[in-house]
Amino acid sequence: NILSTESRIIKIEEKVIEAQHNTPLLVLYGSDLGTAEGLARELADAGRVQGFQSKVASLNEYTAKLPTEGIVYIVTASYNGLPPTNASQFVQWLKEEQIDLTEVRYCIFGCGDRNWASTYQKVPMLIDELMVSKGAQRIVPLGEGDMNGDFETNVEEWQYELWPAVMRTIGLKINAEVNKISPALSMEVVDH
Ligand code: FMN
Repeated sequence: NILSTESRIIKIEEKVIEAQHNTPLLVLYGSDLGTAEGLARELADAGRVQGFQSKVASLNEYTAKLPTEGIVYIVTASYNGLPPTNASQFVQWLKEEQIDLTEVRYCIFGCGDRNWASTYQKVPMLIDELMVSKGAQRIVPLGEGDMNGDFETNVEEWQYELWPAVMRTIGLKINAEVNKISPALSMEVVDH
């Protein structure tokens, strides 16, 4: 009985090690009032639960510096069709002709509002289009949050698609067990 308990503990440890793969996840935001930045931080936290080494920064901080290792998430707002202040340099850079992003793997979520009907999601759509035109690999289609609709549901539904696709891209399965962290792990050692 002691032996079987030990082997079960070893199994659990293996699972934790496998879950902690430490793939870099860089979450970049374009945000004036904090919505996109807040979501960026939530996604980084969710990434840590999935075993990533997450980091959060503004888009401008990574102008001409997009990493070719790991995964990049982008979360950005639009202001009258223009980028938030901390994303404007990045967008300007992305429009340059000679950029090669073939090694970059990314996903993008736009924080928008349908009240701005003619420029709804303009900046995330532009970034997405430019990234693809420079050869970057888009993992899931652009996610769209509408502040005039059910923003939280938009975010949640995008994540259902996001995580399994991202984990597949790096060759791992989504860890539903680790998703629930300690309660699920401690439940495993209970004898039946
Ligand atoms: N959303 C859009 O989709 N397109 C726009 O052109 C647009 N323009 C906006 C202009 C103003 C002055 C304001 C206040 C909001 C606008 N929005 C637009 C909505 C914001 O992008 C949305 O509320 C976003 O969540 C704000 O993100 P932030 O808090 O990270 O800055």
